[in-house]
Amino acid sequence: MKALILVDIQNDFLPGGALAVPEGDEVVAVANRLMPEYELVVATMDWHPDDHLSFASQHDERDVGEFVEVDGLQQILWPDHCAQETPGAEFATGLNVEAIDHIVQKGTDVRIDSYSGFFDNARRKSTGLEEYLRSKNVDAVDIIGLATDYCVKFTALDAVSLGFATRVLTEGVRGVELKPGDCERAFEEMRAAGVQVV
Ligand code: VGL
Ligand code: ZN
Repeated sequence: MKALILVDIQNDFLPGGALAVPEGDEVVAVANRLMPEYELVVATMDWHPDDHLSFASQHDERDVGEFVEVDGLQQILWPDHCAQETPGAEFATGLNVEAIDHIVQKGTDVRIDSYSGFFDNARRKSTGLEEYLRSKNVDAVDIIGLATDYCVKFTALDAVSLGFATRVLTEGVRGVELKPGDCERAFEEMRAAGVQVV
């Protein structure tokens, strides 16, 4: 069975949000159109405690975009975003949430980020997404959402490494592009790992 995975289609990643992805709002209509075509729709949510260590605000004299080390792991610093129970963390306005079968929250541990919907960035803990998909006999996943060069990329790389036939649907993804070319490099990395970029 094939599932559709919606990655982090949340208000803070849309234009006007705390960590706005350019044209991020355009994926909402794509998601709404595609969801009825799948038997199973899973959505991930970036779901941080308000003192999450990926926030520049939690580090003295550090700016957004700088790197820090937390527990031996490099962490890029972001603006405060997707704090649990805030409007910015809610699914994007206009997203047809009724069509979502299962929600996976990630980035809930204050000390470690989780770009992938499957594991934290050190791959120490599972979010439960793999176990859920296997319980539903899913063997293939199509992925859309935000952002191409972070959470979409790492979710797709984990999906393919876990043995799921994995496709990323480019019409339904948009990227942050901190550096120009980040999205194209992300697509290349995904293709090299065996993800079908379509
Ligand atoms: C994301 C940066 C920080 C994403 C989440 O959803 O791509 N990016 N947290
Ligand atoms: Zn985040």
